[in-house]
Amino acid sequence: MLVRVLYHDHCFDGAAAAAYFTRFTRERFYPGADYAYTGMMHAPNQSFDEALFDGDENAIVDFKYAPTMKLTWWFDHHQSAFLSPEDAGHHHSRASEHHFFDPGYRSCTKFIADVARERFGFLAPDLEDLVHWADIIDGAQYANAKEAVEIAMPATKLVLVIEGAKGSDAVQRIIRLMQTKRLDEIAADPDIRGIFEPLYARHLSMIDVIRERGSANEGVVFFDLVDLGIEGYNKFIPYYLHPECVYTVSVLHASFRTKISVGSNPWVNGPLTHNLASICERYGGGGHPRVGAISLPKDAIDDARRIAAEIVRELRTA
Ligand SMILES: [Mn+2]
Repeated sequence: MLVRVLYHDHCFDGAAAAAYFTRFTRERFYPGADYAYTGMMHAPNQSFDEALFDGDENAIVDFKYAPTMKLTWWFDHHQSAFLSPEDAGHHHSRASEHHFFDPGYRSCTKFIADVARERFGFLAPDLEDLVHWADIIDGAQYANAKEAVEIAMPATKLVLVIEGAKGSDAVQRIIRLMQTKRLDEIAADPDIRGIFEPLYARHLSMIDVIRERGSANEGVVFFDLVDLGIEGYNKFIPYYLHPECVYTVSVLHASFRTKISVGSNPWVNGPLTHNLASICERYGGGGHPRVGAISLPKDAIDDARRIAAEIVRELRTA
């Protein structure tokens, strides 16, 4: 028997959610099953290919809803969980007892852990640290920018590997290790360390790049990394460099998309003036109230720069 798990790729919470889901359902529903993982990335005009759902049971964790009867399990906490009103209608009309959505959760991992405990009586005390860190990382609850940017702890080392590794192999190796190993054991794994070292060197150089390119005005940091062709950067670097700023807007040009990222400073007190998911939804993107993104086709660089400039203007007039 095969359980196929689609998870949010290159995201610590996505990996931790896949690991927790596996422990929970293997122990409660599918003992002896094989689990296979498919990393999902947000893409422009995304729809789900039915061929993705090739398991005897199919699950999506930490990623948007797929309107297919093959989807047995679904857990998500993103405000933008439905691609269309039709998808939301499909979800509501199907009313599956194994589909769970709560945008009030900071992490999908904590959401799965709570549902597994409350509805199914499942406990995994050895994974409490994993749940704790998924909630800190996905909820941007680090104590300060230094903790998030200086990468001294096992959890933040794994964030760097998960977000920066090419392809999905390293992430899926971590998903399998997370089911039984502590985070410090995983970070010390020789294969994981081998991936970490060059990414860490690049992380240090990204701090310099963002220091040089970032323009901070009226509470908004903006930078354009299109020419670097990088997949991403540690999203707390702008607030490490500009602690007084509230928002960051950036443009990236990565392997399969042009991406506008819109984030907020988690160490600024008080409510924000804007819902960033709602701003991004206007341009076909999405996310959470405090962090959002818009993915455009790879050749849409001019559009991406225009949209980024509009969002910068909107946030600066806050
Ligand atoms: Mn998440």
